[in-house]
Formats: sequence, structure tokens, C-alpha cells
Amino acid sequence: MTRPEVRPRPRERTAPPMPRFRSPLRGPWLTSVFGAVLLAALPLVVITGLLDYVAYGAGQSIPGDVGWLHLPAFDWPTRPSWLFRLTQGLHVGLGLIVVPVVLAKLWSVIPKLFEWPPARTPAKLLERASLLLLVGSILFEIVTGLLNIQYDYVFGFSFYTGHYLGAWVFIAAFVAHVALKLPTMLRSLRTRSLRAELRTPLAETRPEEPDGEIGLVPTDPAPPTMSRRGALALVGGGVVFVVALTAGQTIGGPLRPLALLLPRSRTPGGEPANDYPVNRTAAAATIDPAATGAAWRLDMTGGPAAQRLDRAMLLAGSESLPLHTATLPIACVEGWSTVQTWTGVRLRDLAALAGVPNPGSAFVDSLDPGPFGRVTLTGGQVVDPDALLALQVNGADLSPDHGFPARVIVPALPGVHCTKWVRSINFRAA
Ligand SMILES: Nc1nc2c(c(=O)[nH]1)N[C@H]1C(S)=C(S)[C@@H](COP(=O)(O)O)O[C@H]1N2
Ligand SMILES: [Mo]
Repeated sequence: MTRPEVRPRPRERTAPPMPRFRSPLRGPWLTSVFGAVLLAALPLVVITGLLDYVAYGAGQSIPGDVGWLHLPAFDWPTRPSWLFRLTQGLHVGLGLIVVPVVLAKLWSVIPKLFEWPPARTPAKLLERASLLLLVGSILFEIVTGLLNIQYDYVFGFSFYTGHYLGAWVFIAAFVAHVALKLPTMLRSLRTRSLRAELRTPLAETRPEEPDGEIGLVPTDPAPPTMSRRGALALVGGGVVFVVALTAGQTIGGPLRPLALLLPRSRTPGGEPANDYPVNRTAAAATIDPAATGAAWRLDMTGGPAAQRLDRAMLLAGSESLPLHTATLPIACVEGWSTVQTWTGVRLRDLAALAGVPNPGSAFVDSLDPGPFGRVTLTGGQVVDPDALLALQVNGADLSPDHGFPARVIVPALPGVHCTKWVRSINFRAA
């Protein structure tokens, strides 16, 4: 009798040549450390991002129609005035800071990408498909987000719609991933002590215990070239580097030229009173200087009699249209924000003058034909006592790039809705 021939295991029989990953640092513990950081940070990035989307408001041209994925609309409040600065700042700031951690986490699980066979069971196949969506969507969100703060509109699609739809793919995949992996993560975190790891030098760095099914620990590890604490420090250093390249846009001062990741914050705004970031210059918005000069008028409609005011009438500080000064932020979704002191007339006084004492909304149009040239403000945003049609900033006239002759400034309103070069306002009764 002949012994049955020993058949090679399917893996050996069919596996195409695959790269071998031998880093002795890879293992469930290290992956779980990165995973835990992301589990804490990413929900905040997601929630603040969705809040930004709500703040942009329903019924605006931006963001576009997203079908049934739209969020329940509520009137974005005007208080506290730094609300959008906070949600937007957290979204962009944290979103940038986690990038080195995301990359480290992807590095730590790369052997899984080359696993063969790709899936043994339908459940495994489903799991891998969800991983593909998870990795694909987070990279998509990072790339579109980064490009949005670097350049204007380089996409073949609307940034807002694309980034928003990508977010929902990510949310679904993230929830599935956490549900599947949370027990493994918690168990793996308990296999080593972070404290002990931070005291372990390169010479004593050993691979993690064999991890069987999980499959991250190499079966034939190479000698370590870096300790685990070195790897953590490298990722931490990456985070600090990103902070250094972005913080200047909000902190300003000497840090501003360092904000390499947020180039808009380096555009000079003009003489000192107007020297804060410019989103879109007058030239870029094709504003005709003749239209902003002596011939400029503000048209107001919606009430029983249309009104037409020139800039001198607005600046006169009459009893029905007193000048008001407020210190308020502009916070741009591209990741920078700045607080300045604005002087102008209250939107609610303008509404009353136009014969709409109880405004339910206001449609503001400008000389700018571009996508940010108009906005619909809610009733609450019009009647806030600090909601202004601003004429001056820090005691000087607005510079041409900052919206001369007049611009919208409303507490907690996303910067994109603080329309510059205002031409007309249509007030609608509540
Ligand atoms: N008409 C018009 N208004 C506009 C814009 C624009 O492109 N056109 N950009 C908006 C955006 S996105 C922001 S963040 C603020 C920035 O104001 P600033 O350029 O004066 O700092 O202006 C807003 N107002
Ligand atoms: Mo903006």
C-alpha cells in the first residue's frame, strides 16, 4: 500500500508571489495602540464635520443636493460667536493631526492586504470588502480635504458633495470595523504595557507573541531597526510637525508664515487694519473697481417700498441706522480663522428700514458672479444684534480684497456665508 501523497496546502498551491513583511514591530498590540487613538479622534472629526455641514445650512447652493443623506436641518445658532470657529477648527485641525496616525495604522496592517487566499468564507469576504471601503474612504477624505485647503476647486466634482458622501461611506465602514474589531483591540492592548514599552530600547525590542489568525506578527521577523517607542515617537513627531505647519493660520503672528498647509492664511490682506487672511481676492472674483466706487448703491427689497442707499448714508450713523461695532471671528472651512473688529450697520435695522421688521430670512447678493457670491441668511442670523453689514474693519475701510464697500459679518456664521462686495439684500417676512 502506498501512503497517500501529502498534498500541499491550498495556500502554497495557489498563492501568487506575495511581498513578505518582516518588521518585528508589527503585531496586534501596536496596531491597537494606533487604533485606540483613531477610535478616540475620528468620531470627533466626523461629528464636527457633520456639524459644519449643518452650519452651512439648507437651501444654499453649497453644499449641493445630497438626496436622502441630508441631515435634519436646524437653524445654526449665532451664539456663542466662536461656535463655528470651534467646530470647523476641530474638524480641520484634528483631521490633519490624525493623518500620521492613519498612515501608521495602515502601515501596521499592510500584510493583511496581501493575505492569500483573499477570503476563505463569505463572511471573510464581506469583512475584506468593508476594509476596502474603510481604507478607500478615509484616504479619499484626507486627499479631498487636503486639496480643498490647498487650492480652489481642483475637483471635477463639488468638494462639499464629494467630501460629504465620502464621509458617509467612511462612517458606515468605520462602525462595522469597530464592531468587528473592538474586542480584539481591547484584548491586544492588554498584552503589553505602554509604560514598559516606552522604557524598552532597541536592543531589547522583541516581536509580539505569535498572533495566529490575526496574522500581523511576522513568522520570520527581521532584526529590529527601531524600537516600539521609537516608532511611537516617529508618529508623534509627525503629529507635532503637522501642528507646526497648521497652527499659524489661526494663532497668527510670527507663526503665520509657517502655515504651509494652509496657504490662504499667508495672503497679505493689505495695510495693518486689513492684514488678515483673504479667501478670494477682488481680482480673483472679477470685481470691477468702477462698480465699488462712488456709483455703488445698496439695494434693499422685500418690503412695501424698495430702498437704495449709498455708502455715505450707511456710514452716517443716523438714529434709524446707527453704526455698531462688534468683535467677531471669520472661520473658513478651509481651516483658518481670525477674529477682527467690525463696524457697520445692523442687518435687523436694514430690514426694518426696508419695511420688514420681522425678517424670516434674507437673500444677500453681491458683485461676485462666483459660487460664493450670494447667501441666504436665516431669521435668527438677521436679527442677532451683532449681525452686520460691515463697512469697516479695525477702524479702517474694508480693503478691496476684504469686500469693500460692504460685507456680511454674522456671529458663528461659516466664513463662506460672510458675503463680500454686497450689492443687494432681499428681506423676507417671517
Ligand atoms: N462675494 C464673495 N464673498 C465671499 C467669498 C467669495 O468668494 N465671494 N468667500 C467667502 C469665504 S469662503 C470666506 S472664508 C470669507 C473670507 O473673508 P475674507 O477673505 O475677507 O477673509 O469670505 C466669504 N465671502
Ligand atoms: Mo471660506
